[in-house]
Amino acid sequence: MKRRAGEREKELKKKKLLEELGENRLPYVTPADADFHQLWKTKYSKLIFRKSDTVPEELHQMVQEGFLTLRKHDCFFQDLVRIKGKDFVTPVSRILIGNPGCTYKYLNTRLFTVPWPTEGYDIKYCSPQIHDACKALIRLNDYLHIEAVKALQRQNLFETKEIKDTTVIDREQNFATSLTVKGSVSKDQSSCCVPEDDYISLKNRTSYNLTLLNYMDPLQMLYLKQEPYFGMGNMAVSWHHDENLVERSTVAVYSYSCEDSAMEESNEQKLKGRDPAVWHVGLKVAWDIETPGLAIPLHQGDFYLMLDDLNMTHQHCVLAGFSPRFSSTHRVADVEFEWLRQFWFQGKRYLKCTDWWLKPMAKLEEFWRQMEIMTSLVLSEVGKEEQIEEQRKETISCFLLVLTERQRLRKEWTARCQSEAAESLPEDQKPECHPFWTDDECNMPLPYDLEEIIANLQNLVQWGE
Ligand code: DGR
Ligand code: NI
Repeated sequence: MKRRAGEREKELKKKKLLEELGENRLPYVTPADADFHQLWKTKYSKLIFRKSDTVPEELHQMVQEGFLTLRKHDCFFQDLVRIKGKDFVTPVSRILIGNPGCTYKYLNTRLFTVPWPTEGYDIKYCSPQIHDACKALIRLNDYLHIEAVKALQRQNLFETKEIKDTTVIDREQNFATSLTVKGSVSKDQSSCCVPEDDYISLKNRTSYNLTLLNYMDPLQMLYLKQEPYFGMGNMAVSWHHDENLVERSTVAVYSYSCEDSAMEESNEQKLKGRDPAVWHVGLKVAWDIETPGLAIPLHQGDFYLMLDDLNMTHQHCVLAGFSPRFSSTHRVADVEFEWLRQFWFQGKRYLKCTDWWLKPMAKLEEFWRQMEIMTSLVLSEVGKEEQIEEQRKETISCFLLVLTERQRLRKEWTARCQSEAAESLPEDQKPECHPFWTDDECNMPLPYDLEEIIANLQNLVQWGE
């Protein structure tokens, strides 16, 4: 697989730092530490945290019931992801829910939304409870959108342009006026003061089109990676930046750990560091070993927001507690390509909830088939010797680029479907390498393996006739 040079450099730097650390660990703080709030205010101010009691009880109930329904219907799946050219099955199980037709690609795996109920779409769900679960999540989505808008306004993070002459002293006052001005803008477009660009960008960066749901029961996991830099303990998700999001968009995460109310904080946290029984989100400043890390405990129904560029400047990880835990991570996913093989790679999991994707996938495959036919027509055309030598060579060179890339991707997908990790999955979750055909299935105009065709074309451009 092709990898950028920068990526390899980062790997080396990481390895070197870990070697230097040896048995030592970098410092990190939790709310139990005296300097926690100071550090948060200065180095992690774009992380917003809200306790569960700020969220309407009715919403908690709907959403938590939704999670349990989806688990009961076996809608969560561990993904077969590819990191640095290696295949892994994730410890966390996931399902993507969102606007009809949206997808989200993370760690080289594109997930397809189970559509939430959307006006103008007639979506069939495999059960009324699954419909209700999707509806609960769009309600949560609306709620988190509003909370994110409020948080951004409060921090004055909605401007597209820097306002240079605003001093720190003005901030609080600014906040008050910005809210009132904003309120009038929506009613009266003629108001001055707040540029319309800002208002649009504020909306764009918080209008979540999907949520990626996570589920993990630590007791079902034989092995979890240890957090390597700070010694934060078991990780459900390693350090990362979220990928393929609209730039500077907010990520909102609702967390539901199924802790029984008897299980209070493990008796007196006299020991240093985070409570291993409790789920946490970990944060660190990217490429900075001076600033201590942060571990924020997440109890049943808490949520947090990663505002603005926090996801770029910082990395985060998910630290496992003892109880099973769901999370709903709301995102503004970016524009996209590469659907067919990604879809079939995930077997038939989507049929668990809805048949929504079958029609668009059939349509897409029809187009893809036409592309295969077009490719064969171009091939027979460049095989003819009617054109001027130079022109012909140029055409073939261009075409070679396309075919080589197609062949590379086909090989990569064939390998992913046959990896050891893939073989380890249960039968009904095995990836399907599709489209795929053998030479004797002669309804296809060209072979699946393009090696020979590519070699022939290479000869033509190198040697002419
Ligand atoms: O609190 C949480 O459950 C956080 C979940 C989380 O950080 N998810 N991140 C991703 O799913 C992810 C991973 C890699 C690239 N893009 C997104
Ligand atoms: Ni993440």
